[in-house]
Amino acid sequence: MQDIKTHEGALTVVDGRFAIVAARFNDFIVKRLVEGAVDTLRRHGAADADIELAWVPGAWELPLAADKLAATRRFDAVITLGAVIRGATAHFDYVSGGSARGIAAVGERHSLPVIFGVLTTDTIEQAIERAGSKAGNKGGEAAATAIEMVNLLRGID
Ligand code: INI
Repeated sequence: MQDIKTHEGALTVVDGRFAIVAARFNDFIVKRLVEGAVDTLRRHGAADADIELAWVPGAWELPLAADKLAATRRFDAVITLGAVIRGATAHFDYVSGGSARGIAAVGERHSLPVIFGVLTTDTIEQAIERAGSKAGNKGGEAAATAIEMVNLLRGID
């Protein structure tokens, strides 16, 4: 493998600007994801002035706000955060599927890392586990993914 040119993104923020879009639905969970994302960005070198945060009503609205932020070209990555928790209705599938498809499309449209940090769980307990307790903090993981992708893409350029 030593003869193969290999690209890998480091986890250090150098002149990186990040937008976070967070869904207010289930905000007791999503606030934890936002805290995890901001903490990770800061600990990897981002200044607060390099981070902007936008709140939308629910995960369904994440793609539109992410698209608007990406279109400004002010950011190197957009991090989307939300919590869709399966209830007794089919709404879960519509909201989680539409949100995921829309977020993926924004990244492709703008050729920008648009990170999917939306929890899709069966229960509130599973969401709590992923928002800073025993299964880590998926907001922090989403932020680390954003940093890695920014550096990877710069390396390829
Ligand atoms: N939005 C979420 O972010 N999480 C959910 O669990 C959820 N559920 O269960 O319905 C949810 N619904 C709201 C949706 O995202 C939109 O805000 C709403 O449909 C208005 O467009």
